[in-house]
Amino acid sequence: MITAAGDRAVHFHPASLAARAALVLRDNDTGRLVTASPKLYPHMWSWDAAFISMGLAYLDVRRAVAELDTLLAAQWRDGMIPHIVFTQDTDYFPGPDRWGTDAAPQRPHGVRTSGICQPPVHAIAVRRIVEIARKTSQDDAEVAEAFAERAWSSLYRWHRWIVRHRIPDASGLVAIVHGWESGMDNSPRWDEPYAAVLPGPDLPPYVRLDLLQVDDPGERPSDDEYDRYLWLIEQLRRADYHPDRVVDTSAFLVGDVFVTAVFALACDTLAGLGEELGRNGEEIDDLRAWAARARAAVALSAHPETGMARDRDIRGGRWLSAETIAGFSPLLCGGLPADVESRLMSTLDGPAWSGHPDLLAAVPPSVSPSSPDFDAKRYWRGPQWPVITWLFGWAFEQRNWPRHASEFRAQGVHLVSDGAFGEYYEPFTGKPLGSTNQSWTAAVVLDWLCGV
Ligand code: 9WN
Repeated sequence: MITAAGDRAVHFHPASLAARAALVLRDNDTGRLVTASPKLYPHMWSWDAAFISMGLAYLDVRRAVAELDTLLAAQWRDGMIPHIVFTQDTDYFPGPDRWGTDAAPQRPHGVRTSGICQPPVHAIAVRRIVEIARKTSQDDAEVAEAFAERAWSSLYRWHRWIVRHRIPDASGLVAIVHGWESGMDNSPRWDEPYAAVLPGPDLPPYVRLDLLQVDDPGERPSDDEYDRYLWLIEQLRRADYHPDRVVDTSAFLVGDVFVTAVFALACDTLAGLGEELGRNGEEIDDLRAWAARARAAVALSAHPETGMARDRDIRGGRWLSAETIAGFSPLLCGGLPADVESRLMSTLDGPAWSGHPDLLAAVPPSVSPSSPDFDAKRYWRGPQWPVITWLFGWAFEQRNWPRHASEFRAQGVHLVSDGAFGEYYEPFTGKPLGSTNQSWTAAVVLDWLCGV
C-alpha cells in the first residue's frame, strides 16, 4: 500500500507520479470494483467509477471495462444508474439499510445500491477508453469496441431516464432531488434550497462515520447539512423511489446547470459513438436533440452579460446565483453568443478564479476566493478538485481550445505533484484534504500524464 506524501516540499517526477497513481488504483481494487477511496468511501460511486475506468484503461483495458460492467450491472430496471453500488463494507454511512432500496420495485437484482444518481459522465469515459485502447493494441481496441457496443444501449436507457423523469419544468434543466446528485454535495449553490428542507421530528437517529476518517471536521459538511441530507433520503424512501413520485414530493428540487451541461456533452458523445458503431438512427437523433435542448437550457440560465450559468430552485421558483465553478458550465457544453462566451472565459482566467494571485496552482477553486461563501478547506465550498479540473480540460479539448486544455493539464499536475492524491486541495497552500489516495484523482493523473 502506498502511503500518502502530501508534503508540498516533495514534487514527484511525472513518471513516479504516474507509477504511484497506478498503485493507488491497484490498492483500492477489491477485484469486483475499485472503491472511491480506501477508507472514507469504501464502495463504488457512479461518476467516480467512470473516471476510474478511464484511468484503469492505461493499466489494463479489460479491467477498465470490467469496472463499468460492474456499474452497469447495478443499473435500475427503469434506466437509472445509482450513485452508490455497495460492497460488504460497513464503515460508510448511510449504507444500504438506511437507503432502504431493497423495497424499491425497480431496483436491480443481486446488488445493493443507493436510490439517487450522479452526473452522467459515463459516455465520456467509454469514449475515452476506446481512444486509449486504440492507441495501445489491436487486441485492446477490440475489447474496448466490443464493450462500447454492449454498453451503448444501457447508456441510451440511462439518458432516456433522465429526459423522461428529470426535466420537470420549462427551464429545461436537468433536476436533482438531493444535493448528492450534483456530485458537489455542500456547495453554496444549494444553501437556499436546503434552507427550505426542514427535517421532521421523525428523522430516525444516526451516527456520522465520515468524521472519523478526516483530520479536521471542518473539511466535511456540517451536522446541520447532514440532517437535511438524511431527511431527503427519508422522503425518497417514503416515495418508494418511484421516479415521478420522488420529483413530486422531494423538498429539494433544483435544475442543475452543471449536470445539464454534462448531460449535453454526454449525449453528443454517445451519439458520436453510436454513429461509429452503426447504431439505430432514431436513437442517435434522440441523443442529438436531447443535447441541443440541454445546451439551450444552460445558455438560457446564463446571466446575459457575464455568461455565468444559474441553477434554478424549482420548488422555490427562483434563480440561484452563488459564485461557484458551476457558473462556468456553458464553457463545457457551448451555446452562448461568442462575445458572452469569451467574457466568461476571461472571468475564469481572471483574478477571482484561476488567475487569483495566491493560488498554488492556477486551476479554478470550487468557489471564488472573492465570494463571501468561500471556505478554503471545506469540501465543495472553496477547495480545488482535480477531477473537476480534468473535466473542464477535457471539454476545452473538445471545444478546440488547446491552449486552455494544456494549461489545465499542466496546472492540474502541479496541484497533485505532492503525490498524496488528495480528494480536494486547499487552494493557497496545496494541502491535500478529505481522503488521500482518492481513486478518481489517481485516474485523472494517469490521463494527464499518459494521455494520448
Ligand atoms: C456522497 C465519492 C463521492 C463523490 C462526490 C463527493 C462525495 C459522498 C459523501 O464523495 O460524496 O455521495 O459521502 O460525501 O461529493 O462527488 O462522488 O468520491
